[in-house]
Amino acid sequence: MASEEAATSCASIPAGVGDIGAGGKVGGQECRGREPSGRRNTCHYFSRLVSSLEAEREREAKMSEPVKLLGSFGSPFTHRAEAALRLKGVAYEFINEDLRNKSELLLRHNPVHRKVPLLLHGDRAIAESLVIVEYVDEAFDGPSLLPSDPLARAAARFWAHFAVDRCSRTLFKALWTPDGEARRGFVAETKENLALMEAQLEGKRFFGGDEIGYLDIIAGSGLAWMPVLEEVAGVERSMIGEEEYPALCRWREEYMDDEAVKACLPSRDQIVAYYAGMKEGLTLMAKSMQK
Ligand SMILES: N[C@@H](CCC(=O)N[C@@H](CS)C(=O)NCC(=O)O)C(=O)O
Repeated sequence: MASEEAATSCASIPAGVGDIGAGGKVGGQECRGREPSGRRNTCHYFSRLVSSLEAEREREAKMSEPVKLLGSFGSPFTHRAEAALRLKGVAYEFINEDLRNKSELLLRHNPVHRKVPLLLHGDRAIAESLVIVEYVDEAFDGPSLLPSDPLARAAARFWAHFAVDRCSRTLFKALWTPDGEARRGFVAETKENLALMEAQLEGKRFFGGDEIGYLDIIAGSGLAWMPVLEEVAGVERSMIGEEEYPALCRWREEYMDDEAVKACLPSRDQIVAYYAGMKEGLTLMAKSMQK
């Protein structure tokens, strides 16, 4: 009874414990933010504690709900989602989508983009690889993928967007545009972008520090199979040479050598098979991106 009273009767606790703002009502009693003694009352403290415990319980219950990943083997976007799940230690079922004959499940849950990857967690659907990686990081226990410091988080997101919007787009055009002046421009731009990414690795094993994190997954998905894509595209001189980008090349090897990453990385032969059949389409797509 005594503890029940303490929880409902606005008993006081020393200032500085909890973050108590304006007054409110708990257990039918009026509560004020501060008592005349200068000691803060506990109303908000307890209601906050109760809500955060409830939220944590809810999060734990959700965490154990089944996870399904709709993806396509060979897709770098799918790799991002899968690598995040594996690095966090989340058990999931992989459903390989036939992208020429998309499933009803994919179309129903990703009506906007109709693309993979798509994550199904209980009755929730999450689309877009960057969004999925962040969701997985927040919804499940396990090593954090994004740094906890706000500035470092912002930097990781900044470079992830750079990798996606600038690096990947230009690299795509450099890979699939036939030789000529236009292609030389894309190659030069790709190299500038790679130099900027190389600088981000200075003094670090991974972009995230000592461990693989958010930016490693986002950048790794494209750069990991870049040499194989160059092979399929018939590029004579690799754009990502070891002499020019020693840190990026070393990082790529270490990224691909990680057990969790390795488990969801397609083999060279699978990448070749996936892209070789699409070469013509990719060339047309690169052409349309130049307009
Ligand atoms: N921005 C999306 C891109 C996803 C994407 O392009 N997925 C491709 C597979 S690699 C896809 O589903 N293509 C099917 C289509 O375009 O119809 C992401 O980051 O998840």
